[in-house]
Amino acid sequence: MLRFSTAGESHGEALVATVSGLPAGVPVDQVFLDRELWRRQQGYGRGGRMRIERDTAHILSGVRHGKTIGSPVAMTLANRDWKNWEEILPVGGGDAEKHKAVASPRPGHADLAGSLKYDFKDARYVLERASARESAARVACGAMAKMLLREFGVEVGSHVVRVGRAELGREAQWSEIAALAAKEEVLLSCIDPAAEARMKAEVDMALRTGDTIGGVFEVVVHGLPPGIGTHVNWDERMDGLLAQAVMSLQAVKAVELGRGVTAAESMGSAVHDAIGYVEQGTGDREQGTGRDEPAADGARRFTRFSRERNNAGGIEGGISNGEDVIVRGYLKPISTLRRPLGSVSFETREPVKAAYERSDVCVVPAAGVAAEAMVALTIARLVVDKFGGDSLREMRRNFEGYVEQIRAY
Ligand code: EPS
Repeated sequence: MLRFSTAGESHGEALVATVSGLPAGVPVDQVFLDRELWRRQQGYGRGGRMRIERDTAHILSGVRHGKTIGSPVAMTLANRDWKNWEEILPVGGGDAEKHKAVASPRPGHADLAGSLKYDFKDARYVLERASARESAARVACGAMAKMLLREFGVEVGSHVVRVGRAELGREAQWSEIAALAAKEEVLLSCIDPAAEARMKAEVDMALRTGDTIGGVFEVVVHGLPPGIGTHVNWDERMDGLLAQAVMSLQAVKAVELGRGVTAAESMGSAVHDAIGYVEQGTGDREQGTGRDEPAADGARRFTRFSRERNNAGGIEGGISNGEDVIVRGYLKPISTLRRPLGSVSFETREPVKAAYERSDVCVVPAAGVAAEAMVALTIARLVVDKFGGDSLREMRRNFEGYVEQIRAY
């Protein structure tokens, strides 16, 4: 089973990430890994912290001579900001005078619920781990999952479809999403420049007014064969696993698969994706599965069954149907406000303004990159469940046998 975990506090020495269950022989590309971390740091509306950090994953184990060796992959990501926090947040007792307590909890943050739960009078210990800094470690793990998936021609990307009231308002092609990931300058990761300008205006308004703003990102999985995940057990359904994975990201408050939200207000005939079939010899269905071959659109790479649209978001009955898997995450506005809401002092119980610390104003593009990681890890786990082997070669054999079977279906 493919598993991962993270440790580390936002202003501690480093984040730690481990991934186990990867087969041996997966090529590991450090440049790609660090590029993924860079992508998560970008976006218009991020705070001062991103000018301090320059995230890179230091691989300690599980990779030798550029390939996985089947043992757990352990990585550390240094926090550059640690040098400013060593005395504020020491591992040892330290000097009490230097501590910077967070004395009034921020509405919307984990501060109060976490302090009650863990019996702290200082929300610092809660926010350090609740912080979305942790998602950098997830992105490192997700990059490992992406490196496995691309061996099977499966790619994962994301783009932003809404910031505040500004929305993209049209469907994105896979090629447009893939092109975004190659950009050297990231504004709001929107495929449409006019919509992106409207999104930027929303962020500017939040910046001007000391407020924050949320939005919606969309993650797309391209090139996944039909038959990944299953309907037979509730905890193995791909839809449920993806929802949990994306919902677990900081500030995500709703997850949508395909057109799940508008489906609830539509008639069945407008929602479900009619099935067609292309006869032998027509179309581009005979394409291979090697990593160097471009994936054809949707399921056509694997089967002659076709769809004219993809409202289902590539999943029916908890199983991939071969179309692009589409997952949207709805992000609430960041809870640290420059013009804080009312709160209560832990010490005196008097009404005070909530604590303010340097923070971000908009993180929708960054959250999209973190969600790519969560989606890649979830899909990779299901791919390993289905085709798993100890080596990439063994896994590839299982994969190709299955692809042959569904092509001949
Ligand atoms: C965060 C507060 C800010 C963000 C941080 C999440 O950090 P700081 O308190 O150091 O300014 O920048 O996000 C990251 C550090 C990151 O890497 O994404 C919070 O309170 O959640």
